[in-house]
Amino acid sequence: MQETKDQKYTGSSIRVLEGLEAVRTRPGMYIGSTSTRGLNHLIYEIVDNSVDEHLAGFCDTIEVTLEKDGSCTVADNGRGIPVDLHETGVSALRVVFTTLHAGGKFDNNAYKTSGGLHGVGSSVVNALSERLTVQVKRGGRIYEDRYERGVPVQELNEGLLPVVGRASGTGTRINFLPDPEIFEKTRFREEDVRSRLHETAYLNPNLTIRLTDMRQDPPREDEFHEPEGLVAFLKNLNKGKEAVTDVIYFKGMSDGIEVEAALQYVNELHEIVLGFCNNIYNAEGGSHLTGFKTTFTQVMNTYARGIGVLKDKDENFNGSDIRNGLTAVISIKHPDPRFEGQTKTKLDNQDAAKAVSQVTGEEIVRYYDRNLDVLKASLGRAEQAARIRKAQKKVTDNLIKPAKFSFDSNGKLANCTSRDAEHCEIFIVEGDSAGGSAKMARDRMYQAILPIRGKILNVEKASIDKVLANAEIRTMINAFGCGFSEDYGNDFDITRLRYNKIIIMADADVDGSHISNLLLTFFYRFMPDLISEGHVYVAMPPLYKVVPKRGEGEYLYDDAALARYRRTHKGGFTLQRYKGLGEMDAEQLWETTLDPARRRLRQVLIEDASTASMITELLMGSEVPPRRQFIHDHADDAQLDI
Ligand code: 0RA
Repeated sequence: MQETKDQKYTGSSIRVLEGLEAVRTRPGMYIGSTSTRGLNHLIYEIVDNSVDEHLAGFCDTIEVTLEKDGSCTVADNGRGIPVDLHETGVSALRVVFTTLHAGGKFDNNAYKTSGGLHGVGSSVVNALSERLTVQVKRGGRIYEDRYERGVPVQELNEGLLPVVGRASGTGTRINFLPDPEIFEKTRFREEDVRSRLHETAYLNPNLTIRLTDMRQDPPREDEFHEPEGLVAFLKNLNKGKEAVTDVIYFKGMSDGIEVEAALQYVNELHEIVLGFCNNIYNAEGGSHLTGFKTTFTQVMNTYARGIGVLKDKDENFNGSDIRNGLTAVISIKHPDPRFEGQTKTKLDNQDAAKAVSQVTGEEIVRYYDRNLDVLKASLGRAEQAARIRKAQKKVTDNLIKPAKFSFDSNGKLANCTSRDAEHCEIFIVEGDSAGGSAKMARDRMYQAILPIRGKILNVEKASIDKVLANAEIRTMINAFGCGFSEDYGNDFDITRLRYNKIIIMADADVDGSHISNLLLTFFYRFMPDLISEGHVYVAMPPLYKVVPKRGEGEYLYDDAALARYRRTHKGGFTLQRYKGLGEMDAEQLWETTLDPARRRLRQVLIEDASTASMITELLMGSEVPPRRQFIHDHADDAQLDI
C-alpha cells in the first residue's frame, strides 16, 4: 500500500492532492459545515450527480443505503461514469474523483448537464471520506477504484481500472465512509436524508429513489416516486390545512429558461413561497421569486379591479395581502445560474426574474380566465388581509413609538447595563424559577434575561392583532428594539437591534422544544433577518453532572458524552441527571449555560424547504461547542464564533 501511495506523487497528481487537501483543511467551504448537516450533505452531493444523469435522460432509479458500518452507498442505473483513458493518462473516473471542480463554495448549485464530465462534488466527498469505493458497470464489465481520504489506493494498469466482475446493464455505485477526523458526528440522520430524497423525487417526477436504513432492525425501506411532481409536493406542504382553492399548476419556457409552478390558497394567515433552481432549493429565494411575486401581484390587482373587488377609489392590494394564505413552489431550470447571499443560495440571474414573470403572467391569466370561482376565493384572501392590515395600522403605530424608547413593557425584563449591542445578549428563559436563577447568575453588564411563562402564542394560528396584543411578544419586540417585518405593517431595522445574540433557553423536554418552536416561528415570520443574519441561538444546558470518587466533577451535554465518560471512568462515579433548568441553582446555571466560555449554543439557520421540517431543522441548527474545546478542535475554522 505504501507503494501505491508513493506512486501517486508524480506529475499532475500533485496538483490533485493539493486541491483535495484544501477541501480537508476548509471542509465548511465545500459542504457548509462539519456538523450532521454537512455530513448528510455528502450524500446529497453524490445523489445530485445521479440526478444529473437522470436529467440527461439515462437513469430512472437511484438507491441510497445507510450501511450498518456507518458508510453510505449510492447506486444508479445511468450510463456509468466513463472509465476510459483521460488525456492526463489515467482513467477518466479517477480524474472525476481526484480533481476539484469549479472554485468550491457549494458546487452543487451549478447546473451540471452541459455534456462535460459531470460528477462535481464527487471529489469533495472523496476527500472527506476515510474510504471510498466506486464501481462502474459498462460494456458487460464491472470496474472498480478505491481511495482513502481522497488518495487513490487502487493500482492502475496502464492508467486503467481493474475489472472486478461481469454484469449486464450499466450504472454507478459509490460507497463511502465519512472521515471522523473531519466530522463532529458521523451518524447520518435518516429523517433528514429521507425528507431531502423525497423532495428530490417531487422535483423529478420520472425518477424513483429508494432509501434503505440497514442500521435499523429490521432495516427500514422507503421508496419515493412522485409522478405528480410539483403538484404532489405542494399538496404535501398543505397537508392538514383547509384548502381555499384548487391547486393551480403551470409550466412554460421563456428565453431558454424552463419555469414550472404550483400554487394553492389555504385557510392560513401567512404565505409559503419556495424557490428551486435546477432542482436545488434556494433558501434565500432570489430573482425567480421576485419575478413571480411582482407579476402575481400585478395580475391579481388587475383582476380585482376587473371584477369590482377593488373600486376606483381603493388603493391596490400589496404583495403580502395578495399572498395571504398562498402556498407556492416555483421551480426553474437555468443553464447558467449565479448565486449570492449569506449562504450562496439566493438566485441572482435577472433573466430568471423576466422568464418567471412572463410565464406566470400568461399562465395565471389563462387559468383564472377559466376559473372565476377560484379567482374570487383567491381575492377573498387578499381582501381579508388588507382589512386586517388596515385595522391594525393603528395598533402598530401605537406600538412603534414605545418600541424605540421603552425596553420593558410588563416589568419582567431584567435588562443589561451596557448599550453596546455588539456585546449584549438576551436570554429568553422558560419558566419563572429558571428565570429567577438566571437573573441572579447572569453577567448583568452584558446579559439581559426575559422570563417567559407557559406557552407563547402560536403566530401561525393567530391573527396579527392577537399576535401584537400578546404581552410576551410585545416585550420581545420592545426589548429587541428593531421593530418587525414590513409584511406585518412595521418597518424592521436590524441596525437598531440591542443584542447581538438572542438566546432561547428552554428545557430539553417536549414542552421546552415546543416553546423553542413557537419562538422560532415568531422570529421566522416577524423578524426573519434576525435568523438569517445569525443572531438567534438555542442554549443547550447539560443533561448530566458526573462526580468521580476522586477528582473534579464535570457536566455532560449529551448521551454520547456520557457513554464516553463511562468508558474512561471505570472507578465509579455519581451521576445526576438534570430534568430541567429549574433544578439548577444560580451558580450551576452560570457554569453550564450562561458563561460564554463554557456554555454550548446552537446557532439557528434558515435553510430548509418545507415549513414543518424547517422548524424541526431549525432546532437542529449548527452546533457551537464550549469555547476551549472549540478552539482546540477547530483552530482554523473561522466560520463559527463563540
Ligand atoms: C459523463 C458522461 C457519462 C456519464 C456520466 C458522466 C455519469 C456520471 C455520474 C455520476 C454519478 N452517476 C453518474 N452516471 C453517469 C456518459 C458517457 C458515455 O457513456 O458516453
